[in-house]
Amino acid sequence: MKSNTTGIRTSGFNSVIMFGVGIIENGDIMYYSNTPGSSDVKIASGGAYVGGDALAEKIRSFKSGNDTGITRIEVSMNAQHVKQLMANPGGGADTPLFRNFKALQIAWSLDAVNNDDESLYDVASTVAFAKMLGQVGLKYTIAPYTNTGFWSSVTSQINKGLKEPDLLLDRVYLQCYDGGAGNNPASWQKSLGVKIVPLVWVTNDSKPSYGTTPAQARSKFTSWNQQGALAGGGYWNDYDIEKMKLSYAQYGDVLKSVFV
Ligand SMILES: *[C@@H]1O[C@H](CO)[C@@H](O)[C@H](O)[C@H]1NC(C)=O
Ligand SMILES: *[C@@H]1O[C@H](CO)[C@@H](O)[C@H](O)[C@H]1NC(C)=O
Ligand SMILES: CC(=O)N[C@H]1CO[C@H](CO)[C@@H](O)[C@@H]1O
Repeated sequence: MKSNTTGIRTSGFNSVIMFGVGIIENGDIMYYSNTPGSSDVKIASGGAYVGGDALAEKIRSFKSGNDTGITRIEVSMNAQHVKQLMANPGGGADTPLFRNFKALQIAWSLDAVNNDDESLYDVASTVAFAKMLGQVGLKYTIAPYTNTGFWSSVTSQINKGLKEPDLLLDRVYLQCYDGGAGNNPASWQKSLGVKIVPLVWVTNDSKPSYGTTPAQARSKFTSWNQQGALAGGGYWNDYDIEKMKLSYAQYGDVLKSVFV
């Protein structure tokens, strides 16, 4: 609720990813607190959106109005309970999980769900879950930092028989900071067979050594894009942009000029 929506809408970004949600045992969806002063909120339960109008309006506002560049909203989620719920009751249209994602899609004007699995790595349930979300009417994206083998396997299985522009797993955001600091987008592109959107971490006081100024971001994106044409670039995360009093416009301009 604190982010400067106007700054984000008008600085050249075309996609936003809400961090982060998770599923609990019964298929309800939580929006977890990641910043001081906020708390966890249940956002979908019993097939209904329960996260409150103010939050829904703020998120929908990203894509509305004539001053916004944003055409796509995603939620990033962890992998908790995906395996259990895909085993029982499965991914059918009458399950609580399916109906909860449908309600969230409508309430937040959601386009995609981003899988930020960093611990479980179960291929079969990941593929089943992605296909369920496809039936809901959502795209599925990933945000790997390691484990190329797992991600290449789920990418090929989820997209089996599908072609551009109908890919279900249609974007790969590659973490190129922290645990993924050594990642090379061109080699991931080769392994996964799809174009990559590398992410860098903006200037921050959490892990300063991974901080990237707009000038540093420009040089990284330019060099990676020369090694193998990318699908775009992006940043982790807007909380740090505001906390460190950085400029959305400067970070957005980098993307607009490198990825024309
Ligand atoms: C939010 O961003 C807009 C556009 O960049 C800027 O004009 C405005 O001052 C910002 N608001 C706050 C509270 O920082
Ligand atoms: C954009 O929307 C605002 C508010 O609805 C309106 O006042 C303005 O004329 C619109 N601008 C353009 C270029 O359509
Ligand atoms: C407060 C703080 O330590 N910020 C750091 C965040 O990361 C940048 C690197 O881009 C450092 O220069 C800052 O000192």
